[in-house]
Amino acid sequence: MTRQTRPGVEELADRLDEAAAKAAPIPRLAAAAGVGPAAAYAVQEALVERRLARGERLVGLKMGLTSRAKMAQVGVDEVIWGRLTDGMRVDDGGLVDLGRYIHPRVEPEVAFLMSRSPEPGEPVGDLASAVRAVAPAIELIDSRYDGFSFSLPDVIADNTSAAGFVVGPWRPVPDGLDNLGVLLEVGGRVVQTGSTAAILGDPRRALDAAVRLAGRRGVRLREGWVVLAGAATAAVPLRAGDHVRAVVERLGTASLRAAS
Ligand code: OOG
Ligand code: MG
Repeated sequence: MTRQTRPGVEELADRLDEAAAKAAPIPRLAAAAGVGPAAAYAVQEALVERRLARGERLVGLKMGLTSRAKMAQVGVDEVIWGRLTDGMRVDDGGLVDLGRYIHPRVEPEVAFLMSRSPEPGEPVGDLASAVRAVAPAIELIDSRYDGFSFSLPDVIADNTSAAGFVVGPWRPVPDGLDNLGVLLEVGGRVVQTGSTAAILGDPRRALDAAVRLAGRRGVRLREGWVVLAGAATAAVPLRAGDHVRAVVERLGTASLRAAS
């Protein structure tokens, strides 16, 4: 009797990379491959390595599932992180080509700009001194799995659905970041409302989690990197012709348009 060999890290990364490149969804893969969260981060690394090999650069990290609204929407309740590259960056107010994505969604976020590389285990209070600026942001997520449905290891392997991000104007970090109103508008209509308090009680905790969780995999935040704290509200589908704005009280707005 021959035993079927399970696909390894590199093969799983290839499948996810191809799904993104072709904008064609694939079935969930972690359970059949016997991949748990730790191995899933190895797949994520190999997946992003393919982008880097094509000339993209790492420009930061994104935190995911840092709010109840997001956990409930996708049915996974653990904080996760992924990698951001320059190839995912969309200019503020920029145009997005929907043909490049499978079933894109947008969500309002808060972005941090690092002024230095924090020490692993540095307390949150000290982390404030590692941040140069803060900005409203929009994350464009696009699960590579059928039906935007996944387990915890699946979404980790898929670089936590990272597909694109817009950062609005940077500004110095205001005194309180923990209770700012957040709106997501599509075509001038408010489609989601929330508060930065939804992000682990304070978006700065997401930064703390980024340092800790990425540090476990040997990844240290660097000066000039962007960290997305995770969406404060559920994500909404991005459709042709949509004009999307994320508005964060005291921070301002970030926007994008989907080509029609
Ligand atoms: C996973 C990524 C979650 C966030 O901000 O919570 C995320 C997903 O929803 O597909 O980016
Ligand atoms: Mg997000």
